[in-house]
Amino acid sequence: MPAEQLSEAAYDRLRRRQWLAGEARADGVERRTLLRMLAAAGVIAAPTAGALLTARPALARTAADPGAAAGPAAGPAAGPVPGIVKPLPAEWFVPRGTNAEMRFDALRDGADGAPVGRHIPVERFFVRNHTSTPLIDADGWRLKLFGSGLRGAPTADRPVEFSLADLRALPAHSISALIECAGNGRSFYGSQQHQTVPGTPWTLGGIGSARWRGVRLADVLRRAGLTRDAVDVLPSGLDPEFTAGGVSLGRVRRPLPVGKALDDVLLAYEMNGDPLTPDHGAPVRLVVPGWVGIASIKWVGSIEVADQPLYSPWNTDFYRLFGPDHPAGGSAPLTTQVVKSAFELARGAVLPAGRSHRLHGRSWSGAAPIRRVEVSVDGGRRWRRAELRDEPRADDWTRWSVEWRPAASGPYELRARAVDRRGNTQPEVAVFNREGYLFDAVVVHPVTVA
Ligand SMILES: Nc1nc2c(c(=O)[nH]1)N[C@H]1C(S)=C(S)[C@@H](COP(=O)(O)O)O[C@H]1N2
Ligand SMILES: [Mo]
Repeated sequence: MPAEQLSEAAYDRLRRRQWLAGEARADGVERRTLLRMLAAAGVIAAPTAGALLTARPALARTAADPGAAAGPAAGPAAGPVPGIVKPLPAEWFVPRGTNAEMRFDALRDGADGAPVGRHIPVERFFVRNHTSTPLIDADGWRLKLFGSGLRGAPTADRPVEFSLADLRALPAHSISALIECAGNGRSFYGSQQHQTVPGTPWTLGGIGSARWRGVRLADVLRRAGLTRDAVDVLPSGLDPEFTAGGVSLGRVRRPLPVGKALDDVLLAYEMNGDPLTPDHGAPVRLVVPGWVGIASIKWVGSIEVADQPLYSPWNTDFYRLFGPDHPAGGSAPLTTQVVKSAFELARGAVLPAGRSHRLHGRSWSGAAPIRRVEVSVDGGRRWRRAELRDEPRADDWTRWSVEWRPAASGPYELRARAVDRRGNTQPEVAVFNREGYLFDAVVVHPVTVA
């Protein structure tokens, strides 16, 4: 783990301990100031310490809550990211504030010595939490639908309800889908383009692919009495309210146009053949194929269906593009993900000299199947076609590899770039936006041959 990450995590843990012990205020540090400090350190988006002080959903305890007695939550406070339940071994993850980034180099090293396949095992899948993982009692859980876009306009206090058993009784569908954070690759705005952006400094591991099983959101909406006037649906999570700058922004929630909701969105209760685990949204989450990860609301508790556009901070202040090259007042809310490529190799890896190496990687696009991948080992002067190891498909990434025999020892810059079937490419430079979303430029991957 890079020293910078370690100290950041340690700092975060220390501040959280002090906060919980009531010492932060005694230090003269107000909660507001703490949040600003954490934000400035690039630790968050998510002030877990603050979130602990806000109201929690009735059915949920949270993994970060030391008062949340026994049960599966007992261990995680000791881990590198207190709000996450599952173990986060350093070989598989880089802790990033309240989140855990998947290490691409670990994909060469799967179970039984074989590399990890197209889908990422649940225990290796990245986690992006605004606050902390809630532990929800699946038997007491109900999905509550309400709003002006449903027949009879049920209100939030008298919603249409579905239990988990109700959902499991509906026709089941399975899909492959990538979940990718809109901020994946964000750190390269800084390291490659010298542009300062706030938020989680992901390299390329804010992504995972899985097989999801559940019911179509369309089926549930129709059964709940969807009307032809419905415009937007607003799924809302049961995790603690998200607090920024000392102000609660409420539950994590982001509206989705009814067109997408009826198209290919799943209410998933299984991931890779097993019931969802707490960190990935148990008992039920949305999976919104091709779109930025924030659309795929975890721990969904309610869905408002409205006959007029809906708004939340997640489609107004966040997850839109602001900056000189974007419309005044910001772009439309982000939807489809961009093209990216990653080597399954550590940054700064040392490769033995005097022999040939097979370089492996993956490329993906939210818009279309990958058409072509090229690799350069000489700083971007010459490019070679990589061999595609998967039949490219719209719903998943494409694995590839290329043989390389370095001519001499020394430092090298590897690059990979992909084109999708709609012609979306990876430019030399990503267009800047204030929050550092959608980094699609070619990433420089340094290695040493020795
Ligand atoms: N309720 C809720 N849903 C959420 C989030 C969250 O913090 N709370 N994070 C979102 C973001 S920003 C991403 S990228 C994905 C991450 O999903 P994962 O943790 O299963 O990888 O979940 C999304 N759904
Ligand atoms: Mo995200």
